[in-house]
Amino acid sequence: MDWIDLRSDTVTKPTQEMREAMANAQVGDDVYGEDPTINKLQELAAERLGKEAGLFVPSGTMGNLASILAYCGRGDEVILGNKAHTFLYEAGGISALGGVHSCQIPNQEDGTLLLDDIQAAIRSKDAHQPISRLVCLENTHNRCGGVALTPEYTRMVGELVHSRGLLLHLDGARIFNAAVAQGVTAKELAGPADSVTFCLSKGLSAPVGSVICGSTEFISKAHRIRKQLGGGMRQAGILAAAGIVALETMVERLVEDHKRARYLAQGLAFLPWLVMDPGTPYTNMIFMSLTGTFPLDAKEVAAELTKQNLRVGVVGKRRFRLVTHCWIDDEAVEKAILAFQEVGKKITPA
Ligand code: TLP
Repeated sequence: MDWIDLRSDTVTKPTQEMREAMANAQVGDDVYGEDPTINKLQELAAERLGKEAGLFVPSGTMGNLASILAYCGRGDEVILGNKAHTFLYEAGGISALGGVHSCQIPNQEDGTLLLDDIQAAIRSKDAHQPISRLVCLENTHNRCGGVALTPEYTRMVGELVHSRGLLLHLDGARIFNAAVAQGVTAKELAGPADSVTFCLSKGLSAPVGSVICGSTEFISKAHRIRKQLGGGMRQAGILAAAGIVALETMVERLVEDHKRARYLAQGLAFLPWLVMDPGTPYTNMIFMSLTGTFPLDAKEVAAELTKQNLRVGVVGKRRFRLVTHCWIDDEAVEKAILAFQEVGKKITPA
């Protein structure tokens, strides 16, 4: 069955070019640092992000975890947003595995953390308190609607954080979406951060993997932690080969996903039983809710949509997230709008 899958951009499958590169990849033992394809990907990623070195990891979750553990010891504190992916959706790994304490401050609707809130969250040198080590930002910000943080804002946070002797990590799972949406480079967005994790297996469509980028010293610490976490992957050049194709061919086209997200949102906005979030979509994500009077909840609507081969993300009792990606073409957008219309007609016949 040909699904139209809007649940996430994580559902993307490798392109034909990626499959060919994977089949032909030169490989070696990466735990010995001998996989030429992984080495090439890491260098390319570091160059694109403007950092000294890169480290290939199996997932964005491991990228954020290894980065935070490279900066923070047990009882140290990381300051992050209360809607940060690392806080909400990474299974509490930083505390479960690293004993890292988290201090959550409110994410504003535009994905930012207020500078005053960051300032206030930094602990004084007092034996009662954990030691503040790190601030984390997320760009694009998933739970804030896929909104992109600007280079100026990131620079201001970087300056504040560094002036207080802390470090800045960026969860840039979708940093290339943030870059193309603003017409800036990923390097500009990552510049103020000491480290960044970005994902190859979301909008860039590679099957597996993320890359952490930062200083050579930081990457060598993260490398050791990756080993501790069981993320040393041996002949994983087969995966990195797809990652290289992702970086070389899939970045510029992300604007198409953003354009299609806008068409999709415009089409759905006509349905009186759906309320679009203000500003949605900023990049490739649409967030919207059911009106209070619509008789079905989000799960029930999603079940109706699956009968028409459409999968959507349910992110609350009456709330949806729809994500566009390279496997969603214009025809899929039209079919998705029609499928929603059909549900409306079935439930509230004219
Ligand atoms: N996000 C997934 C789900 O976990 C929610 C999605 O479908 O969007 N940072 C951000 C900002 C992310 O959105 C994600 C994945 C990750 C990190 C983790 O990446 P993976 O899934 O590779 O561990």
